[in-house]
Amino acid sequence: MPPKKKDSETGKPLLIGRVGTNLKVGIVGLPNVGKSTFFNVLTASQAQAENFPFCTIDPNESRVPVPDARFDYLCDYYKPASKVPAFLNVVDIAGLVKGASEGQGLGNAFLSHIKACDAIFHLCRTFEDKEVTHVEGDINPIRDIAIINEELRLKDEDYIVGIIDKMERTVIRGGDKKAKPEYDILCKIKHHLTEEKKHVRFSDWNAHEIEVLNKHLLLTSKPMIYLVNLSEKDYLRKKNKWLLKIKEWVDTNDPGAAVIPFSGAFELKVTEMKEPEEKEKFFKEHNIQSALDKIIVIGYKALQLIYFFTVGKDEVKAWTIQKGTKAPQAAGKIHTDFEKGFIMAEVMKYDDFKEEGSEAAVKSAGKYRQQGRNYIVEDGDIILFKFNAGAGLQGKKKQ
Ligand SMILES: Nc1nc2c(ncn2[C@@H]2O[C@H](COP(=O)(O)OP(=O)(O)O)[C@@H](O)[C@H]2O)c(=O)[nH]1
Ligand SMILES: [Mg+2]
Repeated sequence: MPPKKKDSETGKPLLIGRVGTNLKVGIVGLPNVGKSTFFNVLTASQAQAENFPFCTIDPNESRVPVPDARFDYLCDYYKPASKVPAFLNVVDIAGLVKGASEGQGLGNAFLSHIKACDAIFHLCRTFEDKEVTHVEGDINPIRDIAIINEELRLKDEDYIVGIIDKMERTVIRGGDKKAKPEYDILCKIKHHLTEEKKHVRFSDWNAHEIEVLNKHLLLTSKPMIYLVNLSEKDYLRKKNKWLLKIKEWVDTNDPGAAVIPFSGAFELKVTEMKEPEEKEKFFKEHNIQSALDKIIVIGYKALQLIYFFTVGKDEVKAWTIQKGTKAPQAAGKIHTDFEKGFIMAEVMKYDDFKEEGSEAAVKSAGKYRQQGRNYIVEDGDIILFKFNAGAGLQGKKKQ
């Protein structure tokens, strides 16, 4: 049987990883490459720029609003009392060093931190600075990226070997037939990691294999986004001798993964400018933009999350859902009653709304659609749910 690419019941693409909408991206890299600086500017700049009540979950984790021109337009239009954008959860993880998988540096402590994340910002350093020591002695981001990726692979190898060893007792010696299929799949995953020396995400796993993978949340199954930390000077002139090499390395070794150049020093400088006009002037003068918005948006997309909008004078809000979510379950994000008593979703496409200029105009243009239970919600849909608030329905409003 060919591997299934979709769950036949929900129609959702099968994904390796946790299911949910409260997913996180972890910042991973060697020490002193600028991870904490990046984390801090990300947290500070968005909180400041958007004036949203962002929330620091703990000193190493924060919720960053996802920038979206559509959301801004809707807020401008409705002038709501409350504005709630989508958020990306970002975690600053302590630096890994060579040998971390065998306990060097902070060693195994990093494992649980990365394991709890759903995607990785892999940050590497190209900036030279004698004051800031490099653990490997000199600047070489290709070597650094390879070190990190190898540590993650070794850690997964170690983990999977441990699991297989434990199962061997019951499955091979104990003759536990029920657990044999899972054991076989684990052996296949082990082969992929140890013989082919590849990260887990670089293979086409079938539905059964993905089910097993999702029990274990391996580090190398998490999508990676490569962030290249440049000096301010290089960022301004959009040039650095490593950039092309990094892009080539990623295209060969992690095909399809995004590579985003940025500069911690530049972003820090911009964050420290208090006046928006001062920032704009600086951007114009140098014909450059901050890279943070792009990084947040791409990070959010890597989690396979999308959002729909609810709009009105009280509130404009982005509701995060997984790709492939149907209308009743999307409604259930707002209120359990909306899902239980679901009647229909009245949907406007954002583009239609913008083009026609108002809800009434969208309606008269025949572009206001009533959708039923099988409708799969699309990113940026503006939705009004109709539901039956009949007796016996007791729901809890979700925030
Ligand atoms: N020159 C320069 N120094 C930086 C840059 N980003 C961070 N640093 C400095 O490098 C040191 C380590 O940065 P940090 O963000 O703590 O790195 P982490 O260990 O990866 O979290 C600090 O002294 C920072 O001020 C940068 O873009 N350029
Ligand atoms: Mg740090």
